[in-house]
Amino acid sequence: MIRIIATIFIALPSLAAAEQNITVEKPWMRYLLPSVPAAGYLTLQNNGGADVVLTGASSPACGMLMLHKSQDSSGMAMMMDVPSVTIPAHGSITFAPGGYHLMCMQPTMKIGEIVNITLLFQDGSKLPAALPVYGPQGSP
Ligand SMILES: [Cu+2]
Repeated sequence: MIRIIATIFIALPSLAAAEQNITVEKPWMRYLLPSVPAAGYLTLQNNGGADVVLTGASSPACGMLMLHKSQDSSGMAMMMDVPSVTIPAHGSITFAPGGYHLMCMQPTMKIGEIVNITLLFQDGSKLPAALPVYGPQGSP
């Protein structure tokens, strides 16, 4: 068992870590009130030749930071947890109002601040991102 783990550990550096191929564009956070979850938005560009799977995110400014997707279902705005989001090779995924977003439970932030988050990928790699905090209207 120990030998198997060691083999996997040695094999990892030969693979390009997901975070090396991802660039973050247009990051921002929509903040309303401390009692209301804030939402993080950004575009993830995959510059690599392999799909990259985002599996989660965390931030010291959020009790929990969850992957969510908004959907309009027969006139009712609904939101659901998504276990992962795949960023296609040489493609991008946009988190934007009405679609994918990072749901920041128990936000501790102020408009005008920068919130640091960490994006977590399926291969275990992590990518930091800095999201400026805007109010309900979004970017000025
Ligand atoms: Cu949500």
